[in-house]
Amino acid sequence: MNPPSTAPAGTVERKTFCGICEAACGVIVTVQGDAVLKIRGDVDHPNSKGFLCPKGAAFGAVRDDPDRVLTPLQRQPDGRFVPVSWDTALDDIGARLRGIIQRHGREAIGVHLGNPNGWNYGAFIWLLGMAAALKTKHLYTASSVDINNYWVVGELLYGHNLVTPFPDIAHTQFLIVLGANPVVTHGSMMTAGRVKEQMAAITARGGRVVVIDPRRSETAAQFEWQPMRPDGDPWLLAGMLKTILDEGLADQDALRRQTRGADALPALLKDVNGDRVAAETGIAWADVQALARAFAKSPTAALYGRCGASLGPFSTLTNYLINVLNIVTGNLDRRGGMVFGQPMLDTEGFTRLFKVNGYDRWRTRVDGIPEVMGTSPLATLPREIRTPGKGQLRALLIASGNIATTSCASGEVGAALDELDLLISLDPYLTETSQHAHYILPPTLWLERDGMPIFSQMHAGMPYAQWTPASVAPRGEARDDWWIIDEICKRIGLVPSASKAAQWLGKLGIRLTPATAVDLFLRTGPAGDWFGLKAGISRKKLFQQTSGVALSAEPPVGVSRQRVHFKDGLIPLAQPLMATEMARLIARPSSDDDAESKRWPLRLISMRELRSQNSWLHNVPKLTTGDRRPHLRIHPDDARPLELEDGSEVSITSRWGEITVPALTSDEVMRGTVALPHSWGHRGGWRRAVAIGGGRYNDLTSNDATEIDIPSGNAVLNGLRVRVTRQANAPALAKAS
Ligand SMILES: Nc1nc2c(c(=O)[nH]1)N[C@H]1C(S)=C(S)[C@@H](COP(=O)(O)OP(=O)(O)OC[C@H]3O[C@@H](n4cnc5c(=O)[nH]c(N)nc54)[C@H](O)[C@@H]3O)O[C@H]1N2
Ligand SMILES: Nc1nc2c(c(=O)[nH]1)N[C@H]1C(S)=C(S)[C@@H](COP(=O)(O)OP(=O)(O)OC[C@H]3O[C@@H](n4cnc5c(=O)[nH]c(N)nc54)[C@H](O)[C@@H]3O)O[C@H]1N2
Ligand code: SF4
Ligand SMILES: [Mo]
Repeated sequence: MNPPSTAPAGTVERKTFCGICEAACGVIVTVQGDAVLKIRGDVDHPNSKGFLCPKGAAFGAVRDDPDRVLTPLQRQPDGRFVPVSWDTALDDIGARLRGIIQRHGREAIGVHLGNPNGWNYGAFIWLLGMAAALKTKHLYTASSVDINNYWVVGELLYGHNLVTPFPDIAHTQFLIVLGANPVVTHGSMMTAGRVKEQMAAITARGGRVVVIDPRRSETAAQFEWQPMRPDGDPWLLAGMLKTILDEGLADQDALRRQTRGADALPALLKDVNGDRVAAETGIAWADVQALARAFAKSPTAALYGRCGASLGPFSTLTNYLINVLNIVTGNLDRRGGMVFGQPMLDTEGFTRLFKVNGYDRWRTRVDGIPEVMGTSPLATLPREIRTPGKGQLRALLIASGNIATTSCASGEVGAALDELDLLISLDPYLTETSQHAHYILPPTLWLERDGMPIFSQMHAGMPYAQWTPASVAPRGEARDDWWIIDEICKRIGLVPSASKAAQWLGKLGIRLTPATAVDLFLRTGPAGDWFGLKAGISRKKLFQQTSGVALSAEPPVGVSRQRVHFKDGLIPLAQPLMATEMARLIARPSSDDDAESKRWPLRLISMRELRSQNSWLHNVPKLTTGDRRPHLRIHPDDARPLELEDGSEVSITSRWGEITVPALTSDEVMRGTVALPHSWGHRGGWRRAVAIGGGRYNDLTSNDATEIDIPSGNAVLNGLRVRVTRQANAPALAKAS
């Protein structure tokens, strides 16, 4: 129960969930008129149980940000933006898009979905629908700088991209965290409420949590830290798997029940040996073996990997090996192991119905990269804009994406955007990305629209359903993203949907809203009320239980045959593509003895911070006190020869770029590794964020087709080879506050 409300007279309290990150914490919003007075955690929320982090609590300041874009903005020839009416903006966008379609066809129009769409179901579905109706291959998503490798492995092993098992941390005895920092990030591809407490409970009940990370992250500091060199992941996992197979520790019964092709695994690992594993990981072979044995022998165990494991050069192979290790040890689909989700909406059925899911059904025009769920990777975007020919990208609609900062090769992305015939950005800010747009269109924020956790529901440790009305009215002329997309589509004669029925209805002048479409799907799905025939849920019912409702006490187990989408219900462990990747890994020069490592002696990895969300929330005063410039963490032994002190300005140089940032010496990073918060270095009209300044991480990263994860097209943002030098005239420390 929530404590009694102390809300002042004349105020109301409304419940919803925080739409900033995957934790999707339940919140109570105190509202007076159209003002948000306070946001606090909702104890009655089934998953988050009252938890709230500083970002969620401070979100009222984003809504009221004086720099927030509140009317449509049109860019003038001199680069200034002027307010225009919705009709002016939408009509002109419609006319220009129609012209582009006439000249170049619908495939010349592209759509990009940035990260915040994960909590914006209307935008999410309407954007995918728009791309499907355009029949364009220019559908880009933040997943290609994040988790495309997960989607590929889902398709290969389970027959559907969206099948991505997650750790049952509420019950496990042994959790290995490979390249994730949930104490700061609150979990990704796992929605585990109060994650820090749930992890502490593992050790409290006599279990183990081992964090494998080049940096003693906030998570590693609280549990067992096993330092590992960046990009050591596939080597570590291959070494562990080899140990388990060689020593007869595999769970043969689980392999028989759940899989086929397990006999191909020894051949996959034939060239993996202890010396190479130790060299690539920096972990003694005996320790790798000991970890493998402990993992295999634990009564329950879960191996969970995230950005540290998914932003390296072999991320699909890494993610495949993570899954195989969980499967081979009998931990898949087991209480306390890796479990399948129980979403409120049948997201797998939904995507299947519209043929969204899939892999390598076509390749990208310029680079020949396999599609993943019908999307092209951001790595190829600048070349798709710049390379002439049929299918060249001429117009792009970006919804909640700040790709001139968050994409690989960010500088090149920004420059390429200027070459488009039309760029439309749906964003509450004039960012370094939206400043390139012809139009910036102002969206409502999560407090101002109805909400359903479209993404988080898939990996909820406590399966639950929630759908809440808007907590407050929109500011200014902000409109729901889906409405903006719909209005643009109307003007080019499109119904933003992959559904034939919706297209047919559209011809009769009937257009569904995302709320109606999703409610229909919800009500006729596994948790639905079948219009009164069953005791299930509907949008209307959920609107009355705004804290959300638990769908069951824990995620299901013993369901792998039903959850695997192949006809025989078995997981095909033998994957020729992964054998190719393994051969490529083995053939790579060892990290120590290639000439490049002399030129680039350090490896750069990304950091996330508690008071930041990727490239945004950097304009909120409360979240940006102190010196918030991104500081490079460097080990004292690496700093000494450079004569660095805390605050010294350093240049970080990679093969692709150079940035300047202040340095901080710290033994939290391993020798040879340096760490930098990503997605700072702002431009545009968010004044505080711009004033903070700082170097932009992704100006150092590459989008070359050879510098990405080959099977998934996922960008490589961690483990970057760099050189660090001291700046001659280092300016004094500037305070951002
Ligand atoms: N506060 C906050 N929360 C967030 C975000 C945020 O920006 N701020 N972003 C959200 C988003 S979009 C996501 S995807 C999630 C990400 O959630 P996480 O994956 O938990 O976040 P990261 O901080 O990127 O964690 C990656 C860890 O991997 C380590 N690492 C780097 N390179 C390697 C390597 O080669 N191998 C291994 N084993 N480890 C390595 C890093 O030191 C870091 O500790 O967080 C979400 N939540
Ligand atoms: N070097 C490096 N780069 C990285 C990463 C890394 O670890 N290291 N992580 C990568 C990962 S995991 C991700 S997910 C990406 C994220 O990168 P992006 O997909 O670019 O997402 P964000 O930076 O979270 O937010 C993008 C924009 O959304 C806007 N926005 C917020 N709410 C709304 C809304 O309701 N509607 C609309 N229309 N706009 C909104 C914000 O103002 C912001 O400008 O970055 C990637 N980039
Ligand atoms: S930002 Fe994430 S962890 Fe913080 S309150 Fe919002 S949903 Fe919860
Ligand atoms: Mo992400």
